[in-house]
Amino acid sequence: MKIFSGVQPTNQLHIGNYLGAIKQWVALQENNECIYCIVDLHALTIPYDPKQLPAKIRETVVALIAAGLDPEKCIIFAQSQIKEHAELAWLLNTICPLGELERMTQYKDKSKKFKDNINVGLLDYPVLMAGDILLYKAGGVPVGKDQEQHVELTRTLARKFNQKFGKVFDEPKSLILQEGAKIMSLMDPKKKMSKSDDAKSCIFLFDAPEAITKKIMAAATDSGKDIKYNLTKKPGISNLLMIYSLLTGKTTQELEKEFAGKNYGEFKKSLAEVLVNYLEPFRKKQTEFAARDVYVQEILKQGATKAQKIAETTMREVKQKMGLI
Ligand code: AQP
Repeated sequence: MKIFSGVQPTNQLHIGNYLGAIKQWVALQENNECIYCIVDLHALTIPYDPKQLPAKIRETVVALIAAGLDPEKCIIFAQSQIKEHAELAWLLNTICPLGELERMTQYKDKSKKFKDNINVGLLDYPVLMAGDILLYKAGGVPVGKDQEQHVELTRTLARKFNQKFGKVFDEPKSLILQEGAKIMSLMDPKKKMSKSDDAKSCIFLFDAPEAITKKIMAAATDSGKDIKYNLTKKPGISNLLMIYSLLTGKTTQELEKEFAGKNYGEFKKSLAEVLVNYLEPFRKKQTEFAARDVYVQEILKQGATKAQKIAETTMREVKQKMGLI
């Protein structure tokens, strides 16, 4: 199957990005044609520093490699280098009803979070994302739960395009994990963990052991003192139990038994240890690849060359169908 997914170079990757999406990317690269994109055009929709963006793009590539992507097995490139993304987004804009965009959860959340910067790009984000996916005619899109609505819109736009102009696209499916699809913030377990939030709410993949321990020990918990998985009554401890379970392969029921009679502090201490050990190889690889900037730039260059070929072919087809050639 052809796979496409993207990540914004907005900040360091956190365990939510990893457990919800990147872990799947790594597994899928073994037996599929995978195209992974640093979606820098999407990242422009929230406040950012142009001087820092190039470094952030390269840091994101390093993070993906440290997390297990192999540039020999998948295409890794930066979205802005392939102009067809913006071109297809514009064409899809002309068939996308405005109402579909106004009801998107991410748009509503980010308009609240960045009140002084509610730009058209923020509203149009899902159409650009639809363009990203359809440009490569991907069949599967491994994402976290928060992106499900956008993949659904991509399916709608593919269907509309085919009906209006003739068949070009298949409808892609979102690949969402049963567990880990929505890791919650450590400070507010009712909100998803998000890299543009306070650093205390996220465990970043390359956090130092002391930082991991400090953040986990300070993570919000719930009233009562039992280590029990109950999303409605105990969202804080349930989120921590889910992270523990995903990193160790133990079920949440097994963990409840293991920690019966223990207090939150003991459980958190154990989780911090699990995290520190799990992320140790990530930290090592990150240090190694951060020092190899020429190699990282070469990955982006080669990735863009491969992506360009596919993108051009699709755009030719799209333009022909739309009467533009
Ligand atoms: N908390 C999460 N749990 C599970 N999966 C998550 N993803 C994001 N947050 C969680 C998935 O990670 C992939 C890459 O995310 P992104 O860079 O496209 O941005 P995002 O979804 O907007 O994630 P963030 O961390 O909240 O970034 P900012 O703060 O920059 O907006 C996606 O597949 C996403 O579903």
